[in-house]
Parts: sequence; structure tokens; C-alpha cells
Amino acid sequence: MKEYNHKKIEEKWQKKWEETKINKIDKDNDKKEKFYVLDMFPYPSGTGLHMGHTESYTASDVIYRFKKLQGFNVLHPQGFDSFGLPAENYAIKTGISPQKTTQENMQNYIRQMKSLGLAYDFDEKLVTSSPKYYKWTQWIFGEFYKNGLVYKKTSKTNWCPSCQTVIANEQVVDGKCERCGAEIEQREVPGWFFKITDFAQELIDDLDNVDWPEYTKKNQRNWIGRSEGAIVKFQISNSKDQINSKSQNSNDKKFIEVFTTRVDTIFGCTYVVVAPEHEILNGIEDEKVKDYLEKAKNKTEMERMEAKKKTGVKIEGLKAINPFNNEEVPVFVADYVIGSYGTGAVMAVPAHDERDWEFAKKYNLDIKISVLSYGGSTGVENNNVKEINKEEIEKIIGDGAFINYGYLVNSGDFTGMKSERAKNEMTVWLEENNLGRKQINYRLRDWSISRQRYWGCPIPIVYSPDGEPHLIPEEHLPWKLPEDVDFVPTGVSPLAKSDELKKRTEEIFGEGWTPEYDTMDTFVDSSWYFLRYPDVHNEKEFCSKSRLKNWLPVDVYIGGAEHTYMHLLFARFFTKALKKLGYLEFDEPFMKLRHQGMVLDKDGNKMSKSKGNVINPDDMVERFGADAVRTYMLFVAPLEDAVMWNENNIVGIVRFLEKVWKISQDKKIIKDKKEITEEELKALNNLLHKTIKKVTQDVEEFSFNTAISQMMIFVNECSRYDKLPKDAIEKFLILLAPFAPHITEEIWQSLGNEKSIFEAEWSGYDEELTKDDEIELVVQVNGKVRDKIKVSAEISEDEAREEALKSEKVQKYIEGKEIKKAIYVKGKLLSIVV
Ligand code: ANZ
Repeated sequence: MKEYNHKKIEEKWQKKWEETKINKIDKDNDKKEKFYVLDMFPYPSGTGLHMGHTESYTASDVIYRFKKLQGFNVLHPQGFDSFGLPAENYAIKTGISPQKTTQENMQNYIRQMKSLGLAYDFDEKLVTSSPKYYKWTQWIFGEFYKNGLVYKKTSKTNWCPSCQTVIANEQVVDGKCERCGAEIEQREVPGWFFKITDFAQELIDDLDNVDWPEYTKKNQRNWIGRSEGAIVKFQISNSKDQINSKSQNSNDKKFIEVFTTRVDTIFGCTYVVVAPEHEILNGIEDEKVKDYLEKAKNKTEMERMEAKKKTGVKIEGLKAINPFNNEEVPVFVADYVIGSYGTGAVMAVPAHDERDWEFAKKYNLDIKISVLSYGGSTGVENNNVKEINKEEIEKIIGDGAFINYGYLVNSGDFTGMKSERAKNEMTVWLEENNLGRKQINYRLRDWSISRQRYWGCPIPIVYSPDGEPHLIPEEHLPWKLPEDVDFVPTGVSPLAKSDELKKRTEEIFGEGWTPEYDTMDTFVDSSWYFLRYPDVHNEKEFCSKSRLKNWLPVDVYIGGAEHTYMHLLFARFFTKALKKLGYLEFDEPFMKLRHQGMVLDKDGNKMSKSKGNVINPDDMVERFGADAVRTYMLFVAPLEDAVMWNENNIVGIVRFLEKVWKISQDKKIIKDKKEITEEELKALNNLLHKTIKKVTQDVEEFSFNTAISQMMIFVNECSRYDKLPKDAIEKFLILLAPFAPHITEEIWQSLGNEKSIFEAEWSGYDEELTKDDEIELVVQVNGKVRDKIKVSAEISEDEAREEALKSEKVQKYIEGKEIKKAIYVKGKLLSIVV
């Protein structure tokens, strides 16, 4: 008997598959049905692949092989998201250029992926830092620019003092830089923005049309944050000249506009608050206010929103008039109101809003109730509420804000109305009186893409001597990243230090012209890469029309849930924008999305360098073999759950593979089925067809662990036979091949097959053969046989009971009585005691 030597077998087949180019596909073949399965491509870091990649890439590899065996033309590409900070930071430390380290790291990743038996065609890989690719990133920027989807503005942005660059809102976690953990500062920086907010509603609506995990959809919807409300104009009274507000009306009335989602509470408004950024404060002389504005400057929006203690200052001499009751209320500036959301001003209703409540308590401001709950002791069950129960009010005031909907009280003509209706009617009233309007707001902001970094895609913009930006014409693309730069960060983009770039710009555009020095956020690179894979070598288009049609959208996308707010949203935005511009014919990039869970150590801890518990896929492949590593990753837990990597348990999978091996070596493989008894054959076929059915359905549903369990059952059963029919073994090997490609290929060929197992056809099953034989179940009641019923041999106790109770003969004896006990002898007897 030959030993199972995973190392030899795996090396042999990896070499062979590469020689025969088995994973090459014809991207123009439109005869076969297409299937596009995509991984989130890795950033090629110095540490190589981690176990999380191993899991999700194995999952997509299984899908690829499964679909291919089913006869689809399958695109399963891989590439590198190779621009980014780590390579640049490494360059700063060592002086070695990002170009060089990135190249080396990519080679290492490719080696590792091959050693895992991942079937990518690396001739068709994509590298975002290659000019071949980023030419098209720049071209898309240009299309967006020409169509008003890119603009430049100076704005308060998140500045990471350690990375020395602007970072996106999505990259700020708890007020800290997601990458390096430094406290984020706020800085006024000029930069380029993508108009993702133009698509806010579509980005919410179209989530209904994709098969994504519900929680991912929900999180993305919340992130976009649609809220329906109204804008209300509060007229400013006794305004001093120092107050600089917009003139809204010809008769020179001045207003503060507030955004509210609860206009029904407006009779409870006791003050108005403006954000420190509000234009009404421009040029204000009040020292107290100026001091406050100075302090607010350095806080991030996140800090301001989450602050436990609300702070603010009253603006003396300024009053706002509530349009519904003409009451004058004071105006405050407070940083819990955010300048960039809504109108940057709110009507404060402390009785019904928690933040306003805290603020009013702190500064001893009026609290007026205008909505009470339905029914109960409040006496507001009907529409005639005039009296308010004082005790109830005290109770509510004592507890904090009452934030629910209810009936309006103390609200003039609207008293007694339900909140929902009042919202509508009050908004209509505002519109009729030109004092406000309906308004829908989104939390989502435009995407700031400028980075003061080197290792990114250059923004294809040059400035004329008067400082005006101009798009670089397509003929000059790719607009190459210069190589003569100093990496040390100074807060100015390293590109500003390149003589070559300066010279190049002047040579092409004229004296005094300067290039844009910022590069793009690397999330721009990954927002469209899935469109490039079908046509990576195309130099004329980002992807040819016919290949786009042939391959997109992506059928299955696998990757981490941490990408919900950035990558997955940005890729959807790009798809919608490119569709709007006429380059695509579909709305959503990823029809089906699945996340993999985290890979933890055996005690459930996150793997980290500092804890020293990081597991290297190379070591695991070396010790246990790629087939075992792959199968184990998908066996220990459902794909979306965390995997606890336990070496003691991988041995179980190694044993399973050894058993498969042993069967092929020890057993007599027979071609003539007459060599085993009819009964044996029937039992084996029954289990085989059940197994085919289950594995087929489970893989389709990403339930890999249960598919593997079923294959284990089959193998255990086979071990009990001395002789096994060849076609049964072959059918089984095809099921296992997507998980353990090497060992199955080896056995397949040892059975005399000349072509690769991956050129075979996925095993079909016969529904009839999956059915279990029927047996006669004896049903006793109080020890006497009352009926014999035909049931499946595999029937469970519950099912047996259910069947028995359907029998009239049995019913006769138990009617009206309580079943005290039932004993079930599998496949034979059910004894009921009443
Ligand atoms: C009065 C009111 C009364 C409010 C009440 C709520 C409850 P979402 O759902 O997030 O859109 N708001 C408006 N603009 C704001 C800003 N720039 N910064 C901070 N808060 C702001 O929240 C809308 C509500 O948040 C608005 O409705 C407003 O407070 C506040 F019983 O207006 B509300």
C-alpha cells in the first residue's frame, strides 16, 4: 500500500495544473453559462497571507471548482490592492521603495496561494499600483469630473497627525485613526470629493434587490441614515448688526432654519441651538462665544456627538420666534449640534429629546411638554385633551425626556392630534405660510478622496498659473507616479518634492503650471476593480463592452463584514455612477455577498503579533497539507462564524483524508457490480445519492461544514465494505474534489482516469435512490398490538409518533386519554402507554 504523502502529492499536482493551464478560461465564450465568483483582493503586506484570507479564499475556490464541475464558465480571479500606507511607512523606515517591497510581497502571496491549491490564473491578475491599472482609475476620475461627480472644496477634515494625512470619516474609530490609533484632529484642508450623496436614496433602495446578509444591509442603510422631517424657519428678533444671517425674504426678515424630525413637538420648543460652524456666528464679537468656538474647533464630530456632558453658550441679544405660537426663545451655540448635518441648527425640545433634556437641565432652561402617551392615566385617550394630568407631567419630567409619539397637548389648534398626523398637518401649514418645508436628510457625506501621501494613484489634475484646476487629457494617462521623491512625511504630499513631476507638468502644459500633489484614497482603487478582471490587459477601455456584458455583475462575492461602510458602499456608488454615465448596464455590482468569520486562536483570542499567537498558513500547509488545511477551515464552523484554530482538531480532518486514501488503496475497486450483493449495493447507492444530494445543496448554500460531515458519513460507511464499485468511488471523489483537490486528483488518476478530475462532470443524484426503504412499524397501546403501519426506515421518534397517531385503529384506544409514555425501538416498534 502506498502511503499518503500530502507533500509529494500536492507539489506534483500544483506543478501539473500549472503546466496544463487547467485554470485558464476563455473569457469570450458566451456559449456556456457564466459564473463570476470573487474574493476581496488582499493588500500585499510584508507578513504574507493570514488565516482569514485562507478561509475566505478556500470558500471561493470551492465555489469555483463546484461551478466549473457543474459546467459553468467560471471567472475566479485574484489580484492585489497594492497601493497604501503600510508600504509607504515601510519605505520611510527603511528607504526601500514601495515599488520594490510591493513586488516582493506579491510574489510571496502568489507562492502562498499556489501552495494552498487556490486555482487562480495569475497571468490574469490585477495590480492596482500598476500604471496599466491606475490609468483607468484616473480615467474614471476624469469621467466623474466631467460630469460633476467630483468637486474640490476646503473643509474641515479629519487629520491624522501621525500618518500626516487626511482620512475619511469611515476611517475614524472612536476619534482615533483606524490604522495607527492616533487622536484625530480637525483641520481645514482643500481636497477633492466624490459626490456619493447624489446616490443616497438609490443606495438604500437597491439593497432590496441583492442577496446580502440582512445585518450588512441594515448597517449600510443606517450608515446612509435617511431621516424624514421638516425645515422650520425661526425668525430672528431684535437682531443686532453683528449677527450675520441670510436674508430670506425681500422684506428683509432674518431667519434661522432648523431641521427637525419631530415638528409635532414644536409647541414644546424652549430654545434654539446653532452649531459652532453656523454662519450666524460669523464676525460675532461676544468674547464668551468666541472662546467657546475656539474650544469646539479641535473636537471631532464623533467626540461632539458622543460627549456625555453637553456644553454651550447663550448668544446674548438674540431671540428666535417660534412660527407656531410666536413665542420668543433664546438662542444658544452648542457643539452637540453638528454644522454639516441638516441646517446646522435645531429647535430644542427638552421635554421630548434626550440631548436637549440634558442641556436644559444643566443650564436651567424651561421644559415644556407638548406630547403625551396614548391612554393610561394621562387622560389623553381622545381628541379632546385640554386638561393635562399634573402628576403625569411630573412623572415624565422627573424621569427624563419622553421621546415617544403620542397625542399633542398644549399645542394650540393641534392639541389632541396624534403625533403622526400632526407632523403632516404642521408641515403643510409651514409650506402654506412659507415658514418651512418637508425635508429628507441623509447622514452620508460626500467622500473625501485626497490624501497627502505618496503611494497612491495620482489625481489627474494640473493647475494653471492662476490656480485653476484642469483635468489632464486622456492622451497623457497614465499620469505616472514620480519616483524621485523623499518619503519622510511633512504634512505636504511627497509628490511636491519631485522635480521630475514638476518638469513633466511644465513641459506638457506650459510654464507656471503645477501638478496636483495629492494622491487618491486607496478605496478608490478597489471601488471598480471587479469591472477590470474580465479584461485586465485591455489598453483601450477599462473593460470591453462585450466582456462586461459577458461577466458582470459578480455572482458571488466573499469577504469580511468590516467592509460594510467603505468598500462595499463605495463599489456600489461607482457602479451606479458609471451606469448613470452610460458605461454599465446594471445597478448593483455584487448580487450575492457572504462574509467569513474571524479566525481566532484555540482559546478564542484574536490573533495578533503582540500576543504571539499568529498562525502562519505556510507552517500549517507544511505540517498538515493544503487539503487538510482547506477542509478543516470549512469544517470547524459555518463560514460566517468564527473559526477557532485548534491543531488538535485538524488531526481529525487529516484522519478523514487518510481514510479516503486507504479506501482507494485497501479496498478492491470493482467494475462489475455483481461482485457485491444486491443488498450491499442498494445500501451503498442509497447513501451515495443522499450524499450527492446533500453536498450539492449545501455547497450551493455555503453550508460547507455540513457538506463535509455528510462526506465523512459516507467514507465511514465505505470502510465497512471489502469491495467498492468504481463509479461510486468516483462520484464521491468529485464531491470532495472542490475541498481537497490534490488527494482527489491523485486517487482519480490512480483509478485509471486520464483527464483531470476537474474536467469531469459534477455527480448527479437520483431522487428515487435517496429514499429510504419502508418498514412495518408495530404500534402497541398498553402492550397490545393495535396496528402495523408502513413508514420510512429512517423515521425519527417524533415522526413515528405522529404517523401512529394518524392511524384510526390506534386512535380508537387512546381517544380522550393522556399519553403517559411512548417507547420507540427504531425501525421496529412504538409502544404507547395511556
Ligand atoms: C426637535 C426635536 C424634538 C428633535 C424631539 C428630536 C426629538 P436624525 O434622526 O438623526 O435625522 N438635529 C437636527 N440637526 C442636527 C444637527 N445638525 N446636529 C445635531 N442634532 C441635530 O435626527 C434629527 C433630529 O436631530 C432633529 O429633530 C433635531 O432634533 C436633531 F422631541 O428637532 B429634533
